[in-house]
Amino acid sequence: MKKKNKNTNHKSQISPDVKSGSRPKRRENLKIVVVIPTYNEKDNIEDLVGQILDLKIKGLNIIIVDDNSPDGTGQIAERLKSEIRSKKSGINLDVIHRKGKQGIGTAYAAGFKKALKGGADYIISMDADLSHNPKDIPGLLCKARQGYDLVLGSRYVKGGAMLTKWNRRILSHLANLFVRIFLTLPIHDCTAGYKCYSRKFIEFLDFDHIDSVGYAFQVEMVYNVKNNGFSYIEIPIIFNDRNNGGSKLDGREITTSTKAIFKIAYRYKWWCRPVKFIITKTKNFLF
Ligand SMILES: Nc1nc2c(ncn2[C@@H]2O[C@H](COP(=O)(O)OP(=O)(O)OP(=O)(O)O)[C@@H](O)[C@H]2O)c(=O)[nH]1
Ligand SMILES: [Mg+2]
Repeated sequence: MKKKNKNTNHKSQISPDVKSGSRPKRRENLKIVVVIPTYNEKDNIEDLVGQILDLKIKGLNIIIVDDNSPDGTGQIAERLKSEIRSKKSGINLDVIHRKGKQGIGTAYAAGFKKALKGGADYIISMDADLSHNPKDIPGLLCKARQGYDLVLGSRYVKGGAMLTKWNRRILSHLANLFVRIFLTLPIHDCTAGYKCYSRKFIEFLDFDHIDSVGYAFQVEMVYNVKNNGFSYIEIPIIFNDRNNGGSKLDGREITTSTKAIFKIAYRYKWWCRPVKFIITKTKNFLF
């Protein structure tokens, strides 16, 4: 993390606006951008986009980041883009086409950068497989408008749930436990993907210094929010199993993400200092 935090409330969990009870200035024409990474989501993407549009949220736009999905998701996204444009509803759907599968983390980074360039005030991240219910978007936005830099759709706070197969639930619980202990994060759902970020936080990030290519990206974002004194809140969501298509979370992704978590700890955690010291001394001695 190169840039200095512009947030005056460095160590606080709640931004000054939220803490004092005063609301941030209300602006008309706020721009909300929903970023959706896709890889082989042909049976989900149209339904998801339709459900988002049905919410009729003013100022809402969508960016799909597709990694040249072999099942043609990218082409479906292009068709949806033209259909939405022809309706002249004021809603924009943009598609970023990347050459091949490059990981969910870099897909989000690409989408977030584009959203910033386009003037987004709030950026929402969500999966394409309908595990995240679009009906939760107004709830996320409501808290974001109260001044929270991260509103996290959480499966593990009161009222939240994960309605998936038992093995997926165990994996998620283990991953969360590992991250919470290892990175000492007091957040219940560190691996959640359904989030709303403030422009202030996304602008603060230096994407060149985000290490996680894959699923650990979610953890790295939460870590950056907490570690840099940005405000956050968890709100309950119900996470459903995907109905169509297959998961991309395989053994390789789990190994890569675990390594990325170790890398975050190595970079930021005080108890890694002795390890760093030994490695540096050994390197100096050998080379
Ligand atoms: N662009 C892009 N999108 C990806 C990539 N990997 C996963 N995704 C998308 O990221 C979202 C989450 O992936 P999922 O496979 O649903 O992973 P998950 O939700 O953790 O796992 P399940 O609960 O098993 O579905 C989906 O919209 C995927 O299509 C990738 O490498 N590139
Ligand atoms: Mg999923």
